[in-house]
Amino acid sequence: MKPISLTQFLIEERRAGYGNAELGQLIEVVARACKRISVATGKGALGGVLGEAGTGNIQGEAQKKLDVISNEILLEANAWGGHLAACASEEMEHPQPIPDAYPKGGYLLLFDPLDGSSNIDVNISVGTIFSVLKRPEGHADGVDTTEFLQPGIEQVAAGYVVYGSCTLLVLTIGHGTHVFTLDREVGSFVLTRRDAMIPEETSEFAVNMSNQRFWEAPMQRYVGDLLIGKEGPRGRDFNMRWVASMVADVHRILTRGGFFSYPMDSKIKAKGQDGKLRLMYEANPMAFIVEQAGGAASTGHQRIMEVSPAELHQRVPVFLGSRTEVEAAERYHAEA
Ligand code: P6P
Repeated sequence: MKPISLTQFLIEERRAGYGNAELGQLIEVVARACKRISVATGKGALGGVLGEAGTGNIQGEAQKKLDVISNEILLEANAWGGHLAACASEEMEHPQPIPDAYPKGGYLLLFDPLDGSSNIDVNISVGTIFSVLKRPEGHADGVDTTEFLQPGIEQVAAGYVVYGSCTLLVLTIGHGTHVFTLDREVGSFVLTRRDAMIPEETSEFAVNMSNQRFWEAPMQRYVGDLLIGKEGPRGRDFNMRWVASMVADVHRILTRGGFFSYPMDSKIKAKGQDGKLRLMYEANPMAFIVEQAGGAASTGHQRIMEVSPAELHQRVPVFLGSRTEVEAAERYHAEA
């Protein structure tokens, strides 16, 4: 079968009534920037890009050199095209408006430029996560942070690029979830899986078990029953995976099913936070991708994409993946 490029896919989606030229341009610019990030991460020690940058971000985390490099690549790539008004990033306290030298477009782009960056120095897959919102009508000239504070159901596109043994772009524009593989010889993303679907059932869960003693009671009970296995209420044994790189864990789930959780715990509560993962540029885009692939994404109490954001960098508990397992986890929380 003739390979279908990302460009052709987006044009054919437009012909079918999904997306538009400006959104398509935005997605292609982000994909092209991620090709550059893939090259930078692929150089490792040879590129002098490993280790700490010597700076910190709004999250109070020490930045890796590649966090800063990836953020700059995405900002520079999106500055001149006229397709968006501003970018918001995990690495920046405030959104960065498009420079006045260039026209502003109708979209807002949010991203975690390099998620899982603690894994870079040990050569475990990391990734870029992005989310696209429409700029609200009636906005002022200058871009205001409140324009970004829209629930996940308002996303018009979301995706991630996982920099693993191969570089994959996973994308939804609200009409299924699709996987593109980077053809390094040609330099383009090629459609390799249309309409990915997450199996409804799974026997594989992903959670950082070292936090178990800090979890709330419903999570303790839910995971406790998974660990009892077939002798317990679940009636079957479960397997566990934890890469500590959300993009890698979610991609495994998109590919073969599974359940992922980063729940609330007493350590997180002690910091005055509402979760570990960020709503706007981690949980929401992953939730859109997973739901479009037939999965579910919940805070344990409500659909992630229905959370009304109050702050740009707010955090939420995350339960996502195979639908029946997310529903099982929600039942344990509902019974609490
Ligand atoms: P922990 C990476 O820092 C990240 O934001 C996600 O990619 C990942 O799922 C999680 O944090 C890992 O957290 O506490 O296991 O290191």
